[in-house]
Amino acid sequence: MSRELVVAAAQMGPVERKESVESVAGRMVSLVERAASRGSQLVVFPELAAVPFFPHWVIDDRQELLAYYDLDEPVGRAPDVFRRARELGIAIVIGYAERTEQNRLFNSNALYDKSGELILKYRKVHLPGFGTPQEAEHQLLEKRYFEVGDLGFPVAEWSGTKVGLAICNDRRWAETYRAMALQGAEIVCLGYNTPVHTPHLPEIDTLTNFHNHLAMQAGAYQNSMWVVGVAKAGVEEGVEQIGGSAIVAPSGEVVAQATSQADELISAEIDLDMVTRYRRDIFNFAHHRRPEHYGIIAQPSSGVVSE
Ligand code: CDV
Repeated sequence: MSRELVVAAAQMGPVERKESVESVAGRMVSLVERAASRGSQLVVFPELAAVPFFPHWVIDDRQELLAYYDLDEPVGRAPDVFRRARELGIAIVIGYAERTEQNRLFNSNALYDKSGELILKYRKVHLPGFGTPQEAEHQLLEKRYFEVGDLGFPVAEWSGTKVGLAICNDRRWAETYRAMALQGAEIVCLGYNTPVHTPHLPEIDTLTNFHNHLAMQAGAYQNSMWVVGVAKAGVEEGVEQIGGSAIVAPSGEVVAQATSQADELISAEIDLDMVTRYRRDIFNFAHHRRPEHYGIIAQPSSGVVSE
């Protein structure tokens, strides 16, 4: 029996500070409805989906900062999104800023099944940027506003498959996909907020879209898995972010791709047996991987010569 699923990526346009919570939730509900109308079993939202990407600026006031976080789960900020997903019988992945009961702060991603039950939570491991403000056209203060995730790269069974979650910068690191593939993940869902311009490295501005797809396509192919990558796109609080949300097959091919910088739903019918075939014939980890010969160093120097 073939194993097929319809999955959707709900790319979002900018979420500006002045936009009301209700308005953002309304946009997300509309994306859930579009996903359901295409027969999707899963819809994936971006990193920090329902709030502006606040690491792009300095926030000194603690209460102002905490307003962007949800206590443990994102359901409270956007209850209508979860209610509509339950009504339509569709699972969702949603990125959010998590505040725990102990006031620990994480950049998190969570998978809820069609009944609204939390299936899997992930806390971002690879936090880019800095802990202190820089001289730059925009900030990248993830290390100031979040702790490094403490859950590893967990994988959960869902709907006859195994799913893993990642967030934005994670997609650039080979270990992200491999850690989940070794646990049997067949789909990795991730959201991103990626500026077109990288401060202090203008030479890569023209490569931003290329690197986005290169990383996800390589991750998918080298680990024989489906990757659903979803952007928060467009100009948000003065920072221009890429779109290019994509659903990538275990072959490395992009099977669906967003074309706008706004709210846009893309979807694809994905064949999970493709994972099985690639892992059996090409990337058969048990038979061909040789980790005992890799000599991997857990924490090497950054490789920057001036360090
Ligand atoms: N939100 C992110 O993790 N963004 C990073 C940018 C800043 C490099 C990314 O990898 O896309």
